[in-house]
Amino acid sequence: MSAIELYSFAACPYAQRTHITLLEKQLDFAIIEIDLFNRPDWFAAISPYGKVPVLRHAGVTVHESTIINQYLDEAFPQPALMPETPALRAQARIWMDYCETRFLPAVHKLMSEADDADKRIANNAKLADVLRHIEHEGLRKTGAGPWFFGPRFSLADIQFAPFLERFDMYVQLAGAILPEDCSRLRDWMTALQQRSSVKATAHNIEYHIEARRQMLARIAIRSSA
Ligand SMILES: N[C@@H](CCC(=O)N[C@@H](CS)C(=O)NCC(=O)O)C(=O)O
Repeated sequence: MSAIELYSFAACPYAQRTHITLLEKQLDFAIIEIDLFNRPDWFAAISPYGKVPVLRHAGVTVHESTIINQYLDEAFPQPALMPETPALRAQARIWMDYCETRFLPAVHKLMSEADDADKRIANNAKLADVLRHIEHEGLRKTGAGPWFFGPRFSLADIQFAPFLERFDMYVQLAGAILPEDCSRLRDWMTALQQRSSVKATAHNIEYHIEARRQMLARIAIRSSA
């Protein structure tokens, strides 16, 4: 048995965040795949919300990807995945929170209402506003890149990476737009795609579209049962 266990689901972007973090830390770990539509009975005992990812290490069980990743950064300090100063660490946490509370809700609304033409226009406008905010209030103020906090790759990069990887799917299925003036964001996305830890966990657009199709089909079966 490995000293670190990641309870995961292959297509889950949140579990991917933790997978990237484990690779960045160059740790030995085991991935235990959970079928989210047929969870083993024991899973409830380690996952209070019934979700992946969950991490187990040295008698500690942690859930929620943002918290797991911060746990890993503290438990295994090298290489550090948070900026150097308390002020910059606070900034990193603010942008990680922005991902959860602004960026992801805009993405989820766009995707879940993609078939409604009127809502799609408004939802795309909202997502474009969020992307411009990341560009002008975040990326352009933190430095020249390539990462969110300049030369140092951090948990803020990891927070967004799996969702930016899926951006082509948002374009294809819901007409998402990356605004013209988001050049630093575009460069950041390219740098993320080339990062070896991100690459090692990445899938192509066909995989993401098929995973989404299967997930929606299984949700439909579950709710009609
Ligand atoms: N806020 C959580 C979200 C995790 C999440 O939504 N995971 C999904 C899979 S991608 C899940 O386990 N869903 C199962 C369910 O909601 O029943 C995190 O950051 O870890």
